[in-house]
Amino acid sequence: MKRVITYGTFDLFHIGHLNILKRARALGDYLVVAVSTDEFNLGKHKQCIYPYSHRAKIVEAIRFVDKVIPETSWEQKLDDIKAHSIDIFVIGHDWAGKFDFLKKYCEVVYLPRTESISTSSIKNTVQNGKSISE
Ligand code: C2G
Repeated sequence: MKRVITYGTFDLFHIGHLNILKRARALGDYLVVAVSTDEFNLGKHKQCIYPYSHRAKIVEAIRFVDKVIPETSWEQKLDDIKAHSIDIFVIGHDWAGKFDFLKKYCEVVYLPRTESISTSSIKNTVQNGKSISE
């Protein structure tokens, strides 16, 4: 039973979020997703559109997500890995190298991001009255 964990804000949930969650889950048998709280996001200089409770519920409703926990600090990853008996830590390639310190405790996998979609690009698209292309 391989247990996987990943972290993120998951605001304005989009195909890039779905892709990484699906691929993270496919690396094991059980996926824990730590969703950034609103307070933690302020530390990431992110002002979310959706509040934490919405973002957490949306992620929790995804068929291949097994558990959602709050992400409240940068320092919690090691505790989470131990508490949830995690075998694989997964995150997008934009974080490449940033979490190599976890390699002593579990496998660390950086997955390529989905091209040309992001929460900020969605905000711009909506503001310009345009739509997201396939
Ligand atoms: N992502 C992706 N492709 C995109 C956009 C996002 O693969 N087009 C991935 C990111 O790499 C990340 C996850 O989706 O692994 C969530 O992205 P965000 O919600 O932007 O989260 P982030 O701000 O990267 O938070 O402690 C780690 C942080 O909480 C990560």
